[in-house]
Amino acid sequence: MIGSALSEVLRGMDFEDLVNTPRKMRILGISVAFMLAFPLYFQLVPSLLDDDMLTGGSSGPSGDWEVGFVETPITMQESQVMGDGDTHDTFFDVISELNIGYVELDVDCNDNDDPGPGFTDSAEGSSDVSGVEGEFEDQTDEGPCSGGDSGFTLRWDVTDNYTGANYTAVGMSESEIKQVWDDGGMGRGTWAATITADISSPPSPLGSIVDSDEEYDFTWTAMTYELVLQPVVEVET
Ligand SMILES: [Ca+2]
Ligand SMILES: [Ca+2]
Repeated sequence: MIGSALSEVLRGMDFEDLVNTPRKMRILGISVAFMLAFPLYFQLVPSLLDDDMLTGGSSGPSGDWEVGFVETPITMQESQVMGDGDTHDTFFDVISELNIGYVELDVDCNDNDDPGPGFTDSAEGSSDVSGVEGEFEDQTDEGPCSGGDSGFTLRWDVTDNYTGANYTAVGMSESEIKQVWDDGGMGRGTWAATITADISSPPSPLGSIVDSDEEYDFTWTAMTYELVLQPVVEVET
């Protein structure tokens, strides 16, 4: 291509006329240099863009990054008063355009119906993840209604190993980091669990029931996040 362009220019010209003064020789030399340089430039630059920037492939510029997570929870809360052996089905529909870090169900209860120590009510639950996109395993757990962060919590990572904690990524490209923090579109759908109440009541001399029920709080959370990447700038000291 370069050769044919050059011969195109030279065709019909008297080569002697082109180079018969030092100035003309210099101009010709510069012209030829540009004719060679521009095609090389335009061949080279797109390939650099392709590799490093346009496709964002794994060969992108590597370096150190401060990786942070801006979290936005999607939550659903409900409460249910249950007697001994009663069950409650709870459902959580999750739709999100953002990546989901994890989904959890927190079951809380605080049994203060008994006059003395002991006879604490409790909760047990088992999940049903059959309505959720992705490979999640069902979980079961149980816990006492002793107040505070009692009861139990079921939790699933939707993005593998998600904690939401900031860290420094060393020697990675932006696209490699984004591949790590990606939920793959999983975790959408209907999360479900069945909770069973276990009510414990002290014996009453009068035959009446001292503690017959408990109020259980169910809190579902899907923690969505957006990545914040900042290149680490080395400061020479
Ligand atoms: Ca009790
Ligand atoms: Ca109770």
